[in-house]
Amino acid sequence: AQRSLKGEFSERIRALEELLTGLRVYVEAALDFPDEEVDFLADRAIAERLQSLKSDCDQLYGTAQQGHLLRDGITVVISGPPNAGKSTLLNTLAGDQRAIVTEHAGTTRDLIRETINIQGMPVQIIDTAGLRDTDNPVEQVGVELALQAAEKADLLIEMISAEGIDWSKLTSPEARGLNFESGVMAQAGLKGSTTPRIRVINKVDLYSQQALAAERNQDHGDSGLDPLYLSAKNGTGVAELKTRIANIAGLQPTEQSPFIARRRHLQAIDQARLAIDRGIQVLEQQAAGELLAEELRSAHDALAEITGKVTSDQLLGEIFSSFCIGK
Ligand SMILES: Nc1nc2c(ncn2[C@@H]2O[C@H](COP(=O)(O)OP(=O)(O)OP(=O)(O)O)[C@@H](O)[C@H]2O)c(=O)[nH]1
Ligand SMILES: [Mg+2]
Repeated sequence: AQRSLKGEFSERIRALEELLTGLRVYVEAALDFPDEEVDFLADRAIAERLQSLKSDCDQLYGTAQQGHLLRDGITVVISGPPNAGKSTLLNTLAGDQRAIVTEHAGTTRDLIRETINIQGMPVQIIDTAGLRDTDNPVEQVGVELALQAAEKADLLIEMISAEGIDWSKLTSPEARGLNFESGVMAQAGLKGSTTPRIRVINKVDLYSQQALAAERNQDHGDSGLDPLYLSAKNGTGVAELKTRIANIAGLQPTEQSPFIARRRHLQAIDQARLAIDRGIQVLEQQAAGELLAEELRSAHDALAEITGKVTSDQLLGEIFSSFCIGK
């Protein structure tokens, strides 16, 4: 069963807030009452508490991220020239005849969406029009939609067809990469985008087993090519494609069911852990207590966005009471 925000997740956030409050009380007090002679910046206890806070925060982030993936999933866009087999792949993944497939280049014009399940994660697959320059106004609109979808994707499948490529002429990794980098995709600026991508060479069923084996053994150097050999038609490579999608998304097989976290919660935890990280830096490198206090405050504010609490007043109260008790 999946645990809700009300349960263990908010419990863990609260625990983090408590640790953070304790630390802030200590740091703020040391800054406000210098005559207490607490040389707190040299105090190893602070560094240790910071480290343990950081690792708690990292752990929570990891768990929440898994929950976010399982709840909201990712969007994968299939991009490539016409006739590469994009619609065939969508149909194979969907296990259904969702998109029209013909031997004519330029068949698909609309975006065709289908959500599939990969290791428990919902993955929206979008099939798009083949990218090419065209005079046909309907196809032009299709290409425009395809490019917009690709820009918004979490992950791109860049597909080309093995058909008509003379691999024996392409001996260097660079030359082989050109198969992907030439054409409309490069012109459209997708080449420069940082969206993660899986490069797929489709229709490998047209090759003999030997040719395919030789092809797989090619050294792709550090070209980042490492293409996936696929037959959208007969299913070869589809399992590996799903595994790669799950890996790139960052999905981790776990026994535990993760928390169901919303995107904004995930962002808040991320902000908190980055602030704590910076706090550790300013303490270690500059021994700057004021800056540390500031970072702890932003970490606290970030967590407060999840719990919805106003924390500054609370904190002041705690500082006051802990000093009264201490005297
Ligand atoms: N042999 C073989 N043929 C394939 C494979 N995948 C697709 N085809 C064929 O290639 C042709 C084009 O396939 P589509 O899936 O329509 O290609 P597309 O990329 O969607 O094309 P557009 O919509 O025009 O951009 C069809 O005749 C398919 O049957 C494959 O893995 N092997
Ligand atoms: Mg198509």
